[in-house]
Amino acid sequence: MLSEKMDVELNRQINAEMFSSYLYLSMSGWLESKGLTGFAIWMRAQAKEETFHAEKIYTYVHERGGRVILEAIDKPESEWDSPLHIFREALKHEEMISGMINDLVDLAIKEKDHASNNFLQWFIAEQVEEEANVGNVVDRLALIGDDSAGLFALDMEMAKRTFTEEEA
Ligand code: OFO
Repeated sequence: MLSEKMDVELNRQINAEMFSSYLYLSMSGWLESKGLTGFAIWMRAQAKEETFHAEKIYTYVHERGGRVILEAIDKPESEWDSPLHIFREALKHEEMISGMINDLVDLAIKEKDHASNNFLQWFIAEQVEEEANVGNVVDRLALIGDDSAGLFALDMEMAKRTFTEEEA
């Protein structure tokens, strides 16, 4: 059985993951409106992945006899200056999420909740991957600068991203 504190904090994380999904969908919409279809596809896949993260925690809370209470999702930003600005913001956001996951692990250790600690290790590994993936796009966009041919080539590559739960 989850402690009350762990239940509350996992509910908070569900909300954070749903906000991440909303934020990335908003970013996808901005990219789509600029004709950057490949970047928009990539960000939309990212939004789906975040919903999957929220559902993973939702399932776990119930498995452990907890209670999911959904709260309102904050309104995400809708305007950015450039694709580079978007991906820098996405990286900052992922770093913040990593901090939240680390805090959850700290709580699990403090409470000697080995099951939650074990469950959360999946997210620890996932955050390493997510920060690396977004960071890589930031680096490439910074290198591309104002070169529209380079941006177009990267846009084509980004379009190849898909998301399935099996690959997550
Ligand atoms: Fe982008 O990460 Fe969820 O957890």
